[in-house]
Formats: sequence, C-alpha cells, structure tokens
Amino acid sequence: SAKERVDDKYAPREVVLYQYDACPFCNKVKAFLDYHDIPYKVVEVNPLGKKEIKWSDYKKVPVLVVDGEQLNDSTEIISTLQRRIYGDSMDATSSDLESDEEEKWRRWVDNHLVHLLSPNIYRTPKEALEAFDYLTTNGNFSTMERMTGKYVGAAAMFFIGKRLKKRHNITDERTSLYEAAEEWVKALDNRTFMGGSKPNLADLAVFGVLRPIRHLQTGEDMIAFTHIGQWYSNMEEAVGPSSRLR
Ligand code: GSH
Repeated sequence: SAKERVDDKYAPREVVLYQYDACPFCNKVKAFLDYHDIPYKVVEVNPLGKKEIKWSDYKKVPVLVVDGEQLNDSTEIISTLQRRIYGDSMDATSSDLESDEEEKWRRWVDNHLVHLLSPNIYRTPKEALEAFDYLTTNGNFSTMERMTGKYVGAAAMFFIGKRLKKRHNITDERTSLYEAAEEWVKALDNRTFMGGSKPNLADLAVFGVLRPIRHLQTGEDMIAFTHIGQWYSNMEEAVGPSSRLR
C-alpha cells in the first residue's frame, strides 16, 4: 500500500486542528494527517467572530495544537510534522534530488493553485449558491447565520470571486484551472505520484486543496475535462479514510 505509518516513537499524542471545514489550507493539513493515520480532534471555527481561537494571537486557520504546542500556517505545520516524523531517518542523498521539485510544487500550490479556487467555485450565481450551501452545511454557523447567510453570503462570494479574479490576473477561471490541472499532470511525468510509488508533500498539497471542491461543479468539470482524474483517484486510495476522531 502507498500508505505511510508513523513510528510510535515519533507519533504525536494529542492533535487538535482549528479549522474551517472547507478551507483549502486546512484541507492540506488534513490530507497529511489522514495519510499518516495520525488521529486528530477538530474544532470548527466560526468565521464570524472566531471565538474558538480567541486565545491565539495568530488569527487565521489552520492552527494545529500538537501536544500543547501551537503551530501556525498550513505549509509550516506540514513541514514541522514531517521533520518530526522522519527527522534523521530521511535518506539525505535520495531525498535531496526530489526535494527541489517537491518544494517547487508545494509553492505552486500556495502561490498559484489556491488562487484559482474561489473565482471558480463562485463563478456564476448558481455555482456560488451551491458552493456557499456546501460550505455552510459543514461549517460552524448558528441557525440564524445559516438562514440569513445563504443568499447574502452567496452573493458576496460571487463578487469577491470576481475581485480575486482581477487581483490574480485571471481572464478565464475555468481555463486557468484546467491549465493548472494539466500542468500538474505533466509534472507527474507518468509517475503514479510525484513522490513515485508514494505521495510526497506536493502530492498531498495538491490533493488537499482540491478535495473540498471535488464534488462542486468546478471539481466535476475539472475531472471531466482534464487528465487529472487518475492521479486524483490514486490519491484518494493512498490517503484513505479520515483519521479524525469523532
Ligand atoms: N498561509 C496560510 C496557510 O497556509 O495556512 C493561509 C491561511 C488562510 O488564509 N486562512 C484563511 C483565514 O483564516 C481561511 S481559508 N483567513 C482569515 C479569516 O478568515 O479571517
């Protein structure tokens, strides 16, 4: 199996993820934890007020608390966990070659791929409504917020999507997303995963940010109109079921 098990010696004891359920950055961290079968608790943060992270100076999600220690920023969190899990056991020579590529594509996810998501999922009023409905179903909102939020929120996101599109110089959001998907497939260069027979951190990052949009119209279109589907299925199988504690 492509699954990675963590040596008990390095496994964290208690892991708590402060998140928004559909946030791409949070989903990167979840993909890493799920893949490594690291059990974690989730605290769903209410984005209006964020009282669940009042105790923190850092005001974004994800925040991961590992055995009492706070880690911020998805990429930092994953790098820190990776170092702790593998530390000295990493074979320096063979991994050095890969790490340039791996790092390059992890940066590509943070600097390019994530910016394509909002303009796509909120592209049309219909899609904005679908996406917003999905986000609020799993998110931490009061009934009142949920009810008033649906149309107002979807409309707001529709316009925010347009503004982000402009800011990141995107002319056609679907074309840009399809191009990104094909760029990734090309980078795989016929390997099952960028990491070879097992996913590396770039595979987990791409998969993580795409997972929350997979069953929205955007995700369905991306699977239908690009060649990313095979890799995506391989990732689903490699990552396996969530290790989230209920
Ligand atoms: N670079 C950070 C990471 O990779 O974790 C970005 C995290 C981020 O921007 N998170 C968003 C956030 O918390 C949610 S998707 N925004 C602040 C807010 O909601 O007020």
